[in-house]
Amino acid sequence: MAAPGENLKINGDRLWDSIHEMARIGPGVAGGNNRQTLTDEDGEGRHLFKRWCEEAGLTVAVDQMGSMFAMRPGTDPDALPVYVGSHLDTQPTGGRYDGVLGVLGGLEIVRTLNDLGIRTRHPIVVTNWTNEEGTRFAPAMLASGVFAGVIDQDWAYERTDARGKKFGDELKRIGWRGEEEVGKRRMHAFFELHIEQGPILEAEGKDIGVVTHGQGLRWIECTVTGKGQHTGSTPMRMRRNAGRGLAQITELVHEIAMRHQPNAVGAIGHIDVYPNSRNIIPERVVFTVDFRSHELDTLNGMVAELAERAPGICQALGCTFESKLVGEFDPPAFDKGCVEAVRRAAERLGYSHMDIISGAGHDACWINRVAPTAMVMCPCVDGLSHNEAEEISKEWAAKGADVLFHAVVETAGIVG
Ligand code: HGY
Ligand code: MN
Ligand code: MN
Repeated sequence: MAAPGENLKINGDRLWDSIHEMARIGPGVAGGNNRQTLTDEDGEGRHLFKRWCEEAGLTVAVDQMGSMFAMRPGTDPDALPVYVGSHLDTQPTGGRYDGVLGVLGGLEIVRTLNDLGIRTRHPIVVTNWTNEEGTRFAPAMLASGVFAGVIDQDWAYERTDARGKKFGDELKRIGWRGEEEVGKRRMHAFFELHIEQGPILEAEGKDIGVVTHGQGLRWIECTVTGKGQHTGSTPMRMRRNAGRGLAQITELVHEIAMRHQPNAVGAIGHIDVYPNSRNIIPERVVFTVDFRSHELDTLNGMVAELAERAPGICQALGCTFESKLVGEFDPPAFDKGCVEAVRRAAERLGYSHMDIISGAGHDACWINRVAPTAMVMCPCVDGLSHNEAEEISKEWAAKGADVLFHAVVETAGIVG
């Protein structure tokens, strides 16, 4: 006799269609998405998600960081809800699936429960966390960080984008600053479905990643200051070229990460050059070093080595070096019970699976601090993400959502 829900599967076509309908909002220039947080496009995507939730009979609440919570009631009003979700904001050259698969995968669970007339003991809440990407307003996972009590809300409101616009003002401008106090909600558990954003699952031929841990992250914003001078008439021996500081520190970051293989990564993705004129030697370069490792000692060691060596490199160039930490979280170990629910679901469904460490950061990394949390991953083509060519198969999306469905419904408890 099959266990309750044993053969339950979500509607893969409906999930796939919803993902691609959402992708029409904030299109990129090469088939992906540019739906950055708190832009008008983000606001439009939120309205679409809210409409879909209400059509599925959910009541939608919004907190003071703009995070959205769409609740399907359970039979036990005293039971804490099982939350399931991710984020709808994208990178400027983002893919269609990063974050969106997790939010719409959660909605698909509700749609399937409605189709089958299944009730659960615990309520289920589908969640869209504001500003997971941290690309427009650093740091990443901002709203889930405030929810988990590790980031101060007023500090978050003061974050500015490249044009000096403040997070709090933009949230109000798009009309998505809710009234609900952030972080008061109590969760029975939180599950997040996400594309792997790396090459492992595809290379290993596995359909499901059972995420046991995540990498920790440090974002160090560095400022190298030299002197802006004429690129033609200034003798080479007199130059104090901040651009050379960037070049040598880029190599230093790579060298540090390569010395901690296979468990570390490092790169510089954000760079602002001032005054950024073709015939002025760079006066100032501001850039963010992104170090990650699932070993805390390794992570802290990389940050320490950068702090130790970068000032001397810049001094030798006649430049100064300053730095500040603008984003951080330690390597999370996800809840063993929730991880086991994910693994059992993959086994019950007969899907190939393997344990995996998440290379990317996710809202689940913060929520893991305040509720039992686990993640489900599906492969992505060539491991490519944070690129408009990001691609997954409909089958991978459906299998990931099936496993999410079983883990969530088993945790929420089927009632008749
Ligand atoms: O940076 C990250 O790991 C995530 O994609 N925001
Ligand atoms: Mn993501
Ligand atoms: Mn991302």
